[in-house]
Amino acid sequence: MTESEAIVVKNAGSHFLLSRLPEWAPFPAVLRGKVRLKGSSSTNPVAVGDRVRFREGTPPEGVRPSGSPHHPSGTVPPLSNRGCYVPQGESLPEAAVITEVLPRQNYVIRRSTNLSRKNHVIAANLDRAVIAVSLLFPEIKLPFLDRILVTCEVYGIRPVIVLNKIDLYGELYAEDVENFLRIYEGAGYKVIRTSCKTGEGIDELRELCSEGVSLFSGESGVGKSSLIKALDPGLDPKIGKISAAHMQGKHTTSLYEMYPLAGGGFVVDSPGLRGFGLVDLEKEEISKYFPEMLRVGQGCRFTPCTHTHEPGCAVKEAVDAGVISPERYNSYLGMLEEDTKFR
Ligand SMILES: Nc1nc2c(ncn2[C@@H]2O[C@H](COP(=O)(O)OP(=O)(O)OP(=O)(O)O)[C@@H](O)[C@H]2O)c(=O)[nH]1
Ligand SMILES: [Mg+2]
Ligand SMILES: [Zn+2]
Repeated sequence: MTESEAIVVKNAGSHFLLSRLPEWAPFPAVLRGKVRLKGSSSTNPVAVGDRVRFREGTPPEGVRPSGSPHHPSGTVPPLSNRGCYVPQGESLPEAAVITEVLPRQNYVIRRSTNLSRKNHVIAANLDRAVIAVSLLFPEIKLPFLDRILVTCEVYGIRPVIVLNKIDLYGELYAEDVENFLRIYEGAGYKVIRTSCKTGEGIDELRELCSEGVSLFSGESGVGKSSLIKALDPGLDPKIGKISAAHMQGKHTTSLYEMYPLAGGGFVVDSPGLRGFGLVDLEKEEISKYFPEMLRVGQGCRFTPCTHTHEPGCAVKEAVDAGVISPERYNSYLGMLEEDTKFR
C-alpha cells in the first residue's frame, strides 16, 4: 500500500478532504482510531492546514482505475465551483486513510470555555490570520478582539485586522473608525478597511493573501465568507444573513474549509468565534503578547511586573502618557482578572 503526503483542506468532523497543495484536487479521507488517540489533550487531532501522511483509498468494485492518482476510481469527484466535494453514491471512491499528522509549524487552538481544559485545534501551518471585525451588525467588542490577537501572538501567527463593512459607517461613525485605527495601528497591527459591497480594500487584502495560507477568523456575521467571495468571485462559500432580532450573525459557516484563490494563495473560512478561552498563560506572561506593552515593559522597575500596582511601571506610565491606549490596557486587566479567577 503506497503512502503519500497531502494537506487537510476540509474538516467535517468524522471525515476530511485532502489535497496535494499547491495542486487543487481535493479527495476524501478518514481517520482511523490510532491517529485519533495520539493527540494528547486536543479534542481535534487533525485540523485544516495539517500536513498528513495517508494510505490511498481503494477503488470500489467494478470501477477501473485510470488517470488521476487522487481519484483511483477513475471518476474524478465533481467539484462544485472548485470548493466542495460532492459525494456521488455508487462511484464514490473509498476514502484515503490518514495515518500520521506531520509536525506543525504553528497552529491555533480554541480552549473550551467549560474549563474542561480540552483544546480544540482550529487550523495549522498558517502564514497569517485575517481577523475580521465590524463596528456594526455585529458591533465589535474590543476585549474579544484583543483576546483573539493575544492568541495569535502566543502561537506566533501574524494577525492582520480587517475592518469590514466600511460602506455602512458614513459620517456618523467616522470618529469611531479613526479611533479604531488609532488603537490598533498604534499597537502595531496592520489594519485594512474593506467593504464587500463597494470593493474598497479588497485588492489590498487579495495581494496580502496571495501567498501561503490565511485563516479568516472573527465573530459570526462580520463577513468572513463574504470577504473570501469578494477575493475570488469564482468561489462560493456559504454567506448568511444578519438576524433582524439580534443584529448579529447566524453562525452560517459551520466547518473549517480551505479555498484556493484564483490569484494565488489559500484561505481558510471558519465558523464565527463565540467564547474564546485564553490559552494557558501565567499572569506575568500575558503582557508579552500585547506588542506595545512588550516594547515598553523592559523599562519597568520590577521584573516580572504585572503592570498593575507596582511602582515605577513603564507600562502604566505609557498608558498615562497616551502611548498605550486605555482600551488595550483595560482588555489586559480583564484578562489578568479572568486568569486569576480560573486558577
Ligand atoms: N453592508 C455590508 N454587508 C456585508 C459586508 N460583508 C458582509 N456583509 C453581510 O454580512 C452578513 C454576514 O456575512 P457572512 O459573510 O456570512 O459572515 P461570516 O463572518 O462568514 O459569518 P459566520 O459564517 O456566521 O461566522 C451577510 O448578510 C453579508 O451580506 C460588507 O462589507 N458590507
Ligand atoms: Mg461564514
Ligand atoms: Zn510594569
